[in-house]
Amino acid sequence: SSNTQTVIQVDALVVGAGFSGITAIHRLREAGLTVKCMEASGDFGGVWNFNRYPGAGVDVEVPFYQLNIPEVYRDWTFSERFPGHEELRSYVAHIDKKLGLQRDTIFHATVNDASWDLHKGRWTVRTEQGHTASAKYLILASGLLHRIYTPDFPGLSNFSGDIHHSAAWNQNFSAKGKKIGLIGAGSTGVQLTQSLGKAAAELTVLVRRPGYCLPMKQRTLTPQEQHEWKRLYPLMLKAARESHVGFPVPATTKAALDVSKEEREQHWAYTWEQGGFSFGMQAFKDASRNKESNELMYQYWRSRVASRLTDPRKLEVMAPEQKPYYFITKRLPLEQDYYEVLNQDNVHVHDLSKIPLKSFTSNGLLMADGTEYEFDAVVLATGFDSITGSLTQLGVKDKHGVDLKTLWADGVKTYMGITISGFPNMFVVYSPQAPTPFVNAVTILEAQVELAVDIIKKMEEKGYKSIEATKEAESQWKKDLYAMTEGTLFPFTDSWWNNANVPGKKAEILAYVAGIKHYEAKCRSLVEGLQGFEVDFGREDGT
Ligand code: NA7
Repeated sequence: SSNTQTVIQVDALVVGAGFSGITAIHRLREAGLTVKCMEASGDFGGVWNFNRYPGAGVDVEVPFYQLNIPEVYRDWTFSERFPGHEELRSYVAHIDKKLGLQRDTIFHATVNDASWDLHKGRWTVRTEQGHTASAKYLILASGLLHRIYTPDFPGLSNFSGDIHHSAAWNQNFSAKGKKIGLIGAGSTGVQLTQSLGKAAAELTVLVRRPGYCLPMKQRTLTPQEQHEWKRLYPLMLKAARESHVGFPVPATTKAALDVSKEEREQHWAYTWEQGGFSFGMQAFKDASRNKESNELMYQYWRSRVASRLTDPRKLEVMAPEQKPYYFITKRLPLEQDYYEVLNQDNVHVHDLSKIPLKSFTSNGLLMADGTEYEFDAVVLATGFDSITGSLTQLGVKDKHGVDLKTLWADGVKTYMGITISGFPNMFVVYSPQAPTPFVNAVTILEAQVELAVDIIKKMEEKGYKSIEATKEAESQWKKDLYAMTEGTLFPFTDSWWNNANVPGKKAEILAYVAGIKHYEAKCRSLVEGLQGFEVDFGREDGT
């Protein structure tokens, strides 16, 4: 085929066509570079292209979950405060139409090899389908939550019913009249419980650790109100970018232990009513550092849940008196009627922390105490081989030919999250070792794309051949990252935020917990003088 003959020649090659890849295409074009994007699937949208299970939607509210590109947001309106997956795909199609992304995107192009040609000073990138591209710059935008994680459950293949992972949903599957087992209580498990609980004859939710859900306070939005707000979008999105987690909320300057019980409860009630992540984002300043403050916050949360989840046995699983992990240290799912659905007679809750799963059987699940559940279908909301999983499967080699997968086997190493020593002219966006896991995705990916493009612009202006992070800069970055979490409660909790959700993966701190504003300011100051980089100036005399 022609795939195998033509070498695609561009300034910059982008891997992945989700929000990060789309933003990279746009900003690189603006900088005057030629660009092509390779996408493994057949469409734009990344996670929204894959996550089509009933009830899938984003937990970030309008207008903050959209690209800060005026020609894109000018004539787009969302119908709800927290858009669902169908609408998000329409939004992505709208972006494509406005920016003409298709002309620079190659679908069904699964990158499985990339290597640096020292002489040419270029990357050669190959795909499973036979494409070859040559590019001066390589931008990896393969996403944090891309590779599906199915735990190695004993006897999984013995089950005679259907097994569905949330991120590979069979659109023909109907829950109506079925007995369903659902494993997982993260953001996905919560959304699936809400939808399946209403459709299934019986739903059994198997929970290892409950999510500490916050009230979403979903509502419909009119085009009129969005139109009014659009004048303020430049200010709002700028404020988001200058915030801690990507939303302009007032910082709480007080410690929970320094105020009266009344003041605490008033503050909590107020932020609870705002919905979304407000309760978490506006936590008292000692909540993620002081165990007592964290416990007070948890008990308040628990009392709110108890007022809705009235079945005491279910309550003890979903909001136990003794909290299984610290509040805020793991992603807080948003819910709409999760606790009401859990209260329903057709919805059952099984506590895996007390009675673990022994194995799948032909009819269902056998538990450690001998109980067997019979199911028509089992739904896995067990998450992803997240953060590093998508990057280490690309076959990207450093300048000595060593695969990133090998290099990261004993831990992630990056400089600013964006560059990696040994990988000249390669940039990772929406990456580990940045605020990425715990902040608004769009805000951080835009910041990272702009940082990467700024480095590229500097190089193009000066005619530099290549740039590479030094090993020293990399190890300093990791040290700084760890230092930031010192005194916080984050290191005590395992989850996908620290690569601890998949057995066998190296668990470590991967989030820059000082937040977006701090991160971007720090990176800007380093990028300014290309500090921490080795530059090949591309001159014979080596000056
Ligand atoms: P998550 O947040 O990784 O949640 C996975 C869930 O599956 C979580 O409740 C896990 O329990 C559970 N799980 C994982 N492995 C097992 C095994 N072996 N046995 C029982 N239960 C298990 O994935 P999501 O898809 O919900 O969300 C990912 C992100 O997408 C989310 O954070 C948002 O940012 C968007 P655990 O809590 O580990 O005890």
